[in-house]
Amino acid sequence: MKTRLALSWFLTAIAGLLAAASPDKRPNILWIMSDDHAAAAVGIYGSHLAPLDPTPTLDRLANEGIHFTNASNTNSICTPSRATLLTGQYSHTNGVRTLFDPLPPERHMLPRLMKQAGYETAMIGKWHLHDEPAEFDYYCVLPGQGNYFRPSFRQMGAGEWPDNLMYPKYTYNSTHSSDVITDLSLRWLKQRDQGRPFFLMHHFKAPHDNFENAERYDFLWDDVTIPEPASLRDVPNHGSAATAGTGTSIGKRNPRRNMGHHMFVNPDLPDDEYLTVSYQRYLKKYLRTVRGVDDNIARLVDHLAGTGELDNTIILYTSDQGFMLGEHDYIDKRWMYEPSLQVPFIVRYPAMIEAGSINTDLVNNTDFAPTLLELAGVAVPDSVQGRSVVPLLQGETPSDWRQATYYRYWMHMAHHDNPAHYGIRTRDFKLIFFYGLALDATGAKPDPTRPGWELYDLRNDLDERHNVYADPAYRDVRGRLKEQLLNLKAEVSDTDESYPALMQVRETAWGN
Ligand SMILES: [Ca+2]
Repeated sequence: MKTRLALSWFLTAIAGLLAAASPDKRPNILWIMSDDHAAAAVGIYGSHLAPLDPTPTLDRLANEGIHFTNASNTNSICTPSRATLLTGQYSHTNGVRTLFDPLPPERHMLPRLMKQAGYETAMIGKWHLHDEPAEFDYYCVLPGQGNYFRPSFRQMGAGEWPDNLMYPKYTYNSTHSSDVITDLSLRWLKQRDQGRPFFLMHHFKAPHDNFENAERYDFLWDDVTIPEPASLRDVPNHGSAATAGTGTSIGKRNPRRNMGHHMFVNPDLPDDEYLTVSYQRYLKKYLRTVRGVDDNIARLVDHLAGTGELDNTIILYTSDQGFMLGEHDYIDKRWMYEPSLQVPFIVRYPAMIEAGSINTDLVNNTDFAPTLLELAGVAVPDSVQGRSVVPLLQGETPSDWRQATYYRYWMHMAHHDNPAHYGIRTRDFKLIFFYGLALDATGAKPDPTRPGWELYDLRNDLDERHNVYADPAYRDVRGRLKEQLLNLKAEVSDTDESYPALMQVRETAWGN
């Protein structure tokens, strides 16, 4: 017995000496995320906004790494998106369908497995789940949406959740949330255990509305006319009966909900002029908060370069979802339309990724958790519905990669008047079914008889200006996509069991 104990002690001591002699060389993982950052407002994506050069740092990361041009989310709203990112599961599986659904810490799979694998883990910035980020080694997160200026935080060790509020020490020119969150991450990076690799979730509040930029950006693009999206004024055949009159507008299109009055636009201006002024003000406010995000990412990158850790750190950038920036005269997210569905997705890691790579495969936000786990050398649990994109990072698309991505939004007519819907997006087409209760013709009360179908041919209409659902030329496509949608819905295990009233509408509508 004594011999065995001595041997055990001896082996442990040897292991300790070996560990000390060869520090853990696994790559660090820095996952930067912003809130509502549309791909159109990232320069590398080449949209009409690219000439403004809104994101020089992100463009640099993409040029030194890879960017994905078909990265979708699966339910375009904050809390559900974050639950999907932590679990690798669709909203109907993890139960976080709406802003109000909880996700208990025992289901925060991603940080728990990263920690178990020996990564030093931290969550800093916007969290926006209701439960404590208890699975991390450290957290310092905004309560709920948090404030743009002089934000308070909930910090691990500062008391019981959710009363553990703390106020970081503010320094001059560092009271804006993007600056403070970055200060906090830099502080953590400098103080952490240098003998282990880190997994840091650095998540900005910006550019979520209501946009407020740091003072130094007050006059950025002041003398510039922001280019308009092609569909801002030209929406001849976009939408359907289900969406007519819905969604917050920038101009006067939706008289009940428009951004013009928040932008202090003179309501007496003619409609067209009102839209012009409102759009310019709205976009400038948004883009100034975007630049604040980008400049702070530069601070993180500079720090890593200064400590020699840059090339041994996998840097991922994305947003919790996209955002409508005037396309079809909409703002906000929630829609399955491209600007809201797509997210920017950039990865820099020169040891694995060829500089300047572009990937066009259909990836979605169930893929993030398995990707991060594989990058950390951790086995992906069976509970995950997504798939690691690591082969894609290396320039190899598996032959059985997904050919379609599923989407569902549940918060029917909440906040910005978006009807609930689900749909399928393939490389070439998008089919959306608005199954819920829409407003009646007067906008006064729900009318359960107005489901709507929309079909867009993305091969020649990526701006989704022409709903071709009723076009006889698309009859075969329509039928094929409906079948594909039902199959995919079953494959990801979504059902309508919780929505019997809507099921009724669905049954009548599928026959059309
Ligand atoms: Ca968001």
